[in-house]
Amino acid sequence: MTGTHSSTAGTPAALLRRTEVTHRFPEGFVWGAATAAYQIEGAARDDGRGPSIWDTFSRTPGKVYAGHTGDVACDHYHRYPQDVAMMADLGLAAYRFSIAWPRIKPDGSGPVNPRGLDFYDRLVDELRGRGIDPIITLYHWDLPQALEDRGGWTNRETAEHFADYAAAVYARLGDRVTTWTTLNEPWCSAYLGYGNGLHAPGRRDPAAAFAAVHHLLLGHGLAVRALRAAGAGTVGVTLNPVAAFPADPSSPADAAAVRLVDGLHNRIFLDPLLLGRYPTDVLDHVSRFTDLGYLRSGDEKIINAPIDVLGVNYYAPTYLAARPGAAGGGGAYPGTEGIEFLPPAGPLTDMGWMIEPAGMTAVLTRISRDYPAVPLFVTENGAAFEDKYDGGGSEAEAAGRVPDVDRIAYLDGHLRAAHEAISQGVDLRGYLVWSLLDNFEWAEGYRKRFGIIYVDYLTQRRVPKDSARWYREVIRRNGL
Ligand code: IFM
Repeated sequence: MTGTHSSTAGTPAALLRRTEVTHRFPEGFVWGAATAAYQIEGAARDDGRGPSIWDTFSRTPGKVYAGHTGDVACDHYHRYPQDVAMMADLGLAAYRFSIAWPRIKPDGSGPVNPRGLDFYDRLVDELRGRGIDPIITLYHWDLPQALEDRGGWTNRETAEHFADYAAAVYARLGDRVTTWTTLNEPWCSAYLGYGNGLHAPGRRDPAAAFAAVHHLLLGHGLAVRALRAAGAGTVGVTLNPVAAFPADPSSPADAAAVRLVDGLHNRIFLDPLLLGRYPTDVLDHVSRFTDLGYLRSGDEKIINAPIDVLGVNYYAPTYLAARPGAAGGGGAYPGTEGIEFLPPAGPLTDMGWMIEPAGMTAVLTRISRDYPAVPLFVTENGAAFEDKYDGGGSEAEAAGRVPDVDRIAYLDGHLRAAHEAISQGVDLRGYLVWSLLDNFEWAEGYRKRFGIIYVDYLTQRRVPKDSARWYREVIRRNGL
C-alpha cells in the first residue's frame, strides 16, 4: 500500500469546472456532515445542563492544549439556525450530531431536564424544515460527571443509566428522527479515557479500560433494546476500526502483531456486536489484566441485539512491527510490549496522521467480508490542516475564501477509496464528512481545524472553505 496524497483533486477552480463524473455513487447514497455536542455547542451552563467529564477534564491543568474548554466552542447552541442554513446551502441530505447526556439528565440518572430536550427539539425541526435528515448519536464522550464519580464506564450501572437516557431522548424526538446510533468510537472512550488517560476522565488503568469496553458495549445493547421497544426504525453504532498493517507483509511476527492489535481494537467490539461473542484469543489476553468478573452470562446476547447499520469512522492507517524491547501502544493497547507502532510516514495531516485512502477501502471491505450482514455508513472522515483566515491577508482571503486544497485532496482521495469499496461489493449507504465546522478537538483544543467551514472563534464568524464549495459539487453530482 502506498501513500496517495498526490493532488488528484486539482485546484478548486479546476474541480468546479470539471463536468464529467468519473466516480458516480449509487442512487440514494446519503451525503452529509457530522459534529458532536461538546465540540460545537458551547452553552455549557445553559438551561440546566450538568457538568460532564469533559468539563472537568478540560479544567484540569495540562490536560487540554492551552487550557481550552468547550464552554463556548462554536456557540452552536445559540447559532444553530445559521449553521443549519449553511448545511442546506451545501445540499446536505443528512446531519449527524450528538445529544449531550448532561443536558438531558444533568446528574446522569435522575429526572429528565425538559429544557435540555427543548434544544434538540428545535434543532431537529430546523433540520427537517430544510429537508435534512437528522442522524442522532446518543453518546459522543460527554459522560455526566456525577456518573463518573460513581465509577463511570467501569460501573455496570452506567450501562443501565445509558439505556434510560436513550429512552428519554427517543420519547421526545422519536416521532421525527429515524436514524439512531448509540455510541461513537467506544475504543476512544474506553482506552483513551481509562487506559492511557489522554481523554476524559483521564484514568490510566488497563483493567478499568477493559471493564469500560464491556460496559460501553452492554450500554449499547441495552439502549438498542430500549429504542426498539419504543419503536425506533434504524438503529446502529459507530466504531473507529483501526486499519492495521504489517510493516513487513512477509513477516509472521508482524502478522501476529497485527492480529493482537486488531483483536484489542476491532474484534473486541465487532465480534460481540455482530457475532454475539468475544473472541477467545482477546479474552485470554484481557485476562492478564483482570479476572473478567464484570462479564456476566447473558451479556453477549444483549450486546448482539440486531442493528441496521454500522458506522465506520476512518482517518489513517497504523503500521506495526514485532520488535523485542519496543514499548508497544501503552495504555491505548495494553499488553502490546514488543510491538512497534511505526511513526507515521508522510504526507501527514496537521494531526500528524498518515494520509492513506487505501486504508479506508481495506477497512470497509474487511468488515463487509467478516461481518457481512450489516450495511455500512462512513460516519466520519476528514482531516485537520492549518487553515488561515485573518480577514484579507492573501488574495483568496480578500475574496472571502479559505483555500484548503490539502483537505480537498484528502477528501477526494477518500471518496475514491469509498467508491472502490462499493465497486468491490461493500454495501455502503452514505458518507459524512468530519466536520461541518472547525471545533474543539478534544485534548488538542481549538488549534486543530477539521471543518469544511472555518470558524473564527473571536467573532464566531463562519466562512465556508474551498472544500465546502467542492463538497457541494460532489453532492450535486452524486460523484467525483
Ligand atoms: O474530533 C474527533 C471526533 O470527535 C471523533 N472522531 C475523530 C475526530 C477527529 O479526531
